[in-house]
Amino acid sequence: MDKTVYLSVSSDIVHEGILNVMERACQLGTVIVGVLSDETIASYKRPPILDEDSRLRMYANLKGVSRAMLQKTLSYRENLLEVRPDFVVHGDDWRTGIQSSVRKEVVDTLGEWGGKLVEVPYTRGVSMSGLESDLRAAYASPDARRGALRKLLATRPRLRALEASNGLSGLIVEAARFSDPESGAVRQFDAMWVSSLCDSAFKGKPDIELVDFTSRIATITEIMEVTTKPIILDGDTGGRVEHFAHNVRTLERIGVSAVIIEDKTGLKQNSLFGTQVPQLQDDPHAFAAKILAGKRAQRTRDFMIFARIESFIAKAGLDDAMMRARIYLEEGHADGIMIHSKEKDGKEILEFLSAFRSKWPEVPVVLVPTSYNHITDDELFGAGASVVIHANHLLRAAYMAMRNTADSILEHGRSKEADSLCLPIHDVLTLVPKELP
Ligand code: SPV
Ligand code: MG
Repeated sequence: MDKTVYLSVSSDIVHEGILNVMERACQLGTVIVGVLSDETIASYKRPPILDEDSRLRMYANLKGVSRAMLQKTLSYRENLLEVRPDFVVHGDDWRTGIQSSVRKEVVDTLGEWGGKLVEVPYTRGVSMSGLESDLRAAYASPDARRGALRKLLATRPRLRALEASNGLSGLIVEAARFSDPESGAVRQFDAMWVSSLCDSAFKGKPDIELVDFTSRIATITEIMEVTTKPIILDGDTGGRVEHFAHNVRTLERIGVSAVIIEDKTGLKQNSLFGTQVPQLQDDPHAFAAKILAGKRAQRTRDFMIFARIESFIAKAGLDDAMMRARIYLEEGHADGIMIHSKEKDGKEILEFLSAFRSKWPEVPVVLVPTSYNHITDDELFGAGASVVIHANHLLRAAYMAMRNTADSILEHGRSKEADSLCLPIHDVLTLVPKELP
């Protein structure tokens, strides 16, 4: 009787490595290809360029493949139980590293009915990760980058962003990774937040819309030149309606993915001051008209405009926040909402999420948990958040180390004592990669 062979793929490109695995599989029997779902791929790396339906069709139409099925998790187990293949074929590159636990489960599962794992020598230099570095130029292009946030939100609406305020902090956000030793899952930041507070503070200026748009664009350009991840701009109040429409065009053209504007009026002061300073909210219909002017100005479907509600900052309460959410979505056609709070317990945010989600289950909601940072990102996602922004932490970390270093040099009359606060000089020399992103 003909044997059944299962293999799992995620790649957008049928490269030589996959063809080698495929050829071996065809020699062994009837081939069924498991295609990793968009959501699963996006959980550990960039979302695929081709969506899962296109990849299913592509693999189903390859010579020697009898059918392609969706594999909804990194684990093969569910599909293996359904297919009960005689063989699973894979490259031999997964014996160590984060995939080794997946491999073990495959071997154990196959063992339940006497199936076997067949490994083919890994094809060096043509893996998807190799090709991905060639594709970085494409990812970094304004078109790809602009659409990346909307695409991520569609495939995995649980995104984590970190402040980037210059090229160097952009490199940190781009490269930061954490591999969970237990599950093997890799965590990284999905996007960068260009904060008005931090962009201003790095220039020694207060966060009162003093740093003008041209200067903000210069910061964004500096970050964009060395990174590829999507950028969310803190657009303050968006300024005058007429200016906002023009600025949306500029942001869209250079490849920014989203701008968030807040419903304050008068001299904008940072929200974390709370009501220690006047926090005047705009008329909701006037603010919706500003959002709408931006939505009408944009030329692509990719660009997103989020309406930031400051009702909790101004102590106007949940009903005011919900009323504004409705007006900004219905009249302004905002792509999503950001809700802010400076309270430490996070209660008003959780109340808002619960009220908002019962009315708008799908609309993206952005949070900035600076003051309620005892709550984990996953807890916030579980409560209904779509994007969690860590809005100022690289500036704060850098500033503290810089200030302590300056004090230490004065105190000791030399820099030796400050060594532990500073990156070793060798690391500085190799900090910035020579290659272009
Ligand atoms: C910023 O990062 O500039 C923000 C968020 O607007 S907050 O500072 O918390 O208001
Ligand atoms: Mg700001």
